[in-house]
Amino acid sequence: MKKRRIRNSVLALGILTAVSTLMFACNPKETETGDPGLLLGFSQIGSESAWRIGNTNDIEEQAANYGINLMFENANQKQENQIAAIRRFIAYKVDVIAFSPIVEEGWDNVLQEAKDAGIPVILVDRDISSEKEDLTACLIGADFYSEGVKAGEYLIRKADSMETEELHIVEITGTDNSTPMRQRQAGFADAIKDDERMHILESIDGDFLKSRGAECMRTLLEKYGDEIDVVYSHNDEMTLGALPEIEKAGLVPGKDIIIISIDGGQDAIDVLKSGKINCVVECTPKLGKEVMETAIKLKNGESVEPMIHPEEQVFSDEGDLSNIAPRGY
Ligand code: GZL
Repeated sequence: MKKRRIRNSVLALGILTAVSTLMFACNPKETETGDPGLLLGFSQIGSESAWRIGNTNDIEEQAANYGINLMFENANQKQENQIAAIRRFIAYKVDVIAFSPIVEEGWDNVLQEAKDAGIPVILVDRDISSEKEDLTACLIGADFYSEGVKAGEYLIRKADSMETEELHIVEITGTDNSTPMRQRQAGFADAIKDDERMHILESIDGDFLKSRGAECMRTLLEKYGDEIDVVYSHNDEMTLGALPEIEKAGLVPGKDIIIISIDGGQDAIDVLKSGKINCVVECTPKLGKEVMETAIKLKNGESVEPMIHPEEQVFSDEGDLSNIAPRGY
């Protein structure tokens, strides 16, 4: 019997009763085979980027592969929606909760409620910042600091190949106070800090959004014009928003301005191959397999690794780009 994916939009608790009744009625736990499945509540940040959509698709596909009953909620970029979703998962007595926290702060109360309810919590993709210990079981997601370092190390190699005296850098950052924003910024800054050629002119918050990436690039071009030698963008979406603004200013991205991006979605890889992006640091959204295997271990009371980082690579104009496999996001 095909496992039904239970997609649950954001509902008031009062409506939950009706929905819960409905879900219990079709809850795959009571399937014809009688196999008690695992019920996983997942709160996703939103749909802000190709990366996020790819992550959602992978979570749903892997839940189906593992026969896990998925209660999925899209928070539409709002922390309060994630907190409400987690409270609904607690009320529904799911076996495991997983979520990708949009920002690092503000989770103590709801995660304490999950802990008090005896429901283990998996952090997916992003981390939280808390004084409290043991509010979550583990983090499954990229090493964002390393991604920033890889971006910085690429730029140093690029400067060497150009034999340039100095490079003026503008940085378009992801969502303020999010783990990827904080760590990609820190890793990049640390990688270039001893290289006197490197000068960061300004960092500006693009919120991981394509539209904001375009706005940020317009602002930076109006302020610095052709003084800009490098754009370091925390995700492909913002990069793809910025490129047309560079061209409108009469500059050639990838040649007049070095473009460094993170995520590695198909659109950015295609632009990398065209020469308008110089470097794409991979950040895989395909975390679903690890999430499902970890959820099963937690339900069975087994111990889990506190941190699971996927392997990630760098695609750039230094190498052969012809054999990059289809990205799938
Ligand atoms: C990174 C993820 C970031 C992506 C963006 O793991 O949290 O959020 O880099 C996405 O594309 O919006």
